[in-house]
Amino acid sequence: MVNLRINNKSVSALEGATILEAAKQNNIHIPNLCYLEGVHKFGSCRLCVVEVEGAKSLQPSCMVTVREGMVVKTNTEKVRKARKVLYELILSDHPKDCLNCERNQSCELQEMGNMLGVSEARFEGKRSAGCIDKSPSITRDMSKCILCRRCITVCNEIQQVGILNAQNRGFKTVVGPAMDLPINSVNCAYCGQCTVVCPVGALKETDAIQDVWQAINDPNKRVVVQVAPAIRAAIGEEFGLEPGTLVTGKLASALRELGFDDVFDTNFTADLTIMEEGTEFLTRVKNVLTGGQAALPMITSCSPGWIKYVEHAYPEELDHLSTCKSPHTMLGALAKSYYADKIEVDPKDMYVVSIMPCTAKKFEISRPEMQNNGVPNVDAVLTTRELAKMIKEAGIDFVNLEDSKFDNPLGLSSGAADIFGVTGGVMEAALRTVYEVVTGRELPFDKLHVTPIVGLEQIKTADVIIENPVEAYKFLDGVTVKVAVTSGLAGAKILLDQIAKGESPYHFIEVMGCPGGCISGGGQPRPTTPEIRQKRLQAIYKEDEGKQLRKSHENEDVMKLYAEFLKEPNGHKSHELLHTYYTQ
Ligand code: HC1
Repeated sequence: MVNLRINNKSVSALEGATILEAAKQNNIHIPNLCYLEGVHKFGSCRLCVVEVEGAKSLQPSCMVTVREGMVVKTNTEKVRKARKVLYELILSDHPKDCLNCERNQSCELQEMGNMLGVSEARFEGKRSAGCIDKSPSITRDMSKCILCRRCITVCNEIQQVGILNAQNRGFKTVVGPAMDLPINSVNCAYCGQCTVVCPVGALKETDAIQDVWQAINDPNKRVVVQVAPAIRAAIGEEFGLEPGTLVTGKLASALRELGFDDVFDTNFTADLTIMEEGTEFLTRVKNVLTGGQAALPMITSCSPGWIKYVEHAYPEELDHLSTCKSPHTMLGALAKSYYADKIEVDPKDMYVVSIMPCTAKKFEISRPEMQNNGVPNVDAVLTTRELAKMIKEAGIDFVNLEDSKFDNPLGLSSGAADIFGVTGGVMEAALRTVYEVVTGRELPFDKLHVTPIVGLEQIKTADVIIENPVEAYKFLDGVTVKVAVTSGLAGAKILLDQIAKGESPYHFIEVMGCPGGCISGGGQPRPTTPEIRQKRLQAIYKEDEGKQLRKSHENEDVMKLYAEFLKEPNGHKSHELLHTYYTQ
């Protein structure tokens, strides 16, 4: 520990901490706009300046490491004046259209102005040009960018995709892809992590709210909605609830109040995905062990940012991807076939909306692979943030809503489906089913949690030994199934490099495009700090453990779907509706 004085108080801080971090560790707040917890510091906004005894000028507290005996003042007249001027300079090149900005009242710049007591814009000068760049997933309004560079940090250091950078110099500096190219023309994965960290309205999801209202208001449309696993552990934050508050029942009620005709759960098709993906995995392993051909490791395919990344960066490895579509597109395909038949509605008159924590899902639904007979499986994707806006717009008192359940036949789910929302969850769900199918016994882990792959580390691995399998899987006797899990594209790169070199020891890999998995998706409530991520993770496991039904193959409505319609996992009908291939 390092001992220092901040604001005349003796405090200690972790070795290597910056002044800003040391202050935070001791509950002293220093204003800042560009700082991102846990990553490389950039020091671009300078709003975190402090006085350090012995230094000739004010110091950016996010860039200076604490030293033994250091004396720091964070709140002197000199500091406050400097911060105000720095803030006013940022404001001089920022539109003041707060009332119609989508970040009104959730804008960090606005909040900072209040905190610093700035009540007028003293400096008005030339404004930088700014452009609007709209892709299926992300909209950039560069007139609002304050050049804090958080998005650059997240894109380059956390995700290591590296499409955002500062272009040009001085007053002409703009953040974006090289040569001012639009993001739909570069290798953006659409993960949307940049939209989560943007402090202002410069980066956001591409809005689908009006399209969804229009569908709800159209008397000729049957409007079906479904909710991703991670939404129930996060949307409460938009209504002032503590991070990690589970609101599954309120969510179902709110969607009904908004006017959706059928309120289904993506978790249902998460269970179905396990049946399809587990079967696919066992088929691939059998092929390889009996002298045939199949690409191993098999890699999960439900995260569209990850799919887009692998298409751009490792196209020669696409055959490692499971052929399963993502659970929400599976649900869309079933709503417009199995369910549409049941209720005698023409699939063309059905409108499927997915509530997702993910911005890349907006792009995913436009892919030709996600259509059947020329009809898209899903018509619109709303992020968690967009759904919260609709609920507020409709005047629904979310916090005090009564709980209700999802509709059948696409609404029942197991705890295995819940954990799809966190890193490691899809793999654990798959292992719960695959191990039991192969051995006839329950997965031998406490509370069914495959502990080595639970948690927020970048790469996690586990070995599962198969002993005494049932007759049909004798070929697996004595085999150690090696699995790996990663979340965030930087971890995916490490595992993909191993595969490309022929050095991957794994049979099965789970990849989620966002760090921590869907709980920290690009469309989730802001902010997503490490602490909030941890709380959402705990909520998801709580939801799982609170259910009687913990394994996908025990979902009776999934079994009914096979009996009535699909017939068997990986069968003809499943391949037609639920699987696809990604090609170079
Ligand atoms: Fe996910 Fe998925 S878990 S991808 O992380 O497979 O977005 O929550 O909906 O489709 O089920 C996201 C979450 C989500 C799909 C499922």
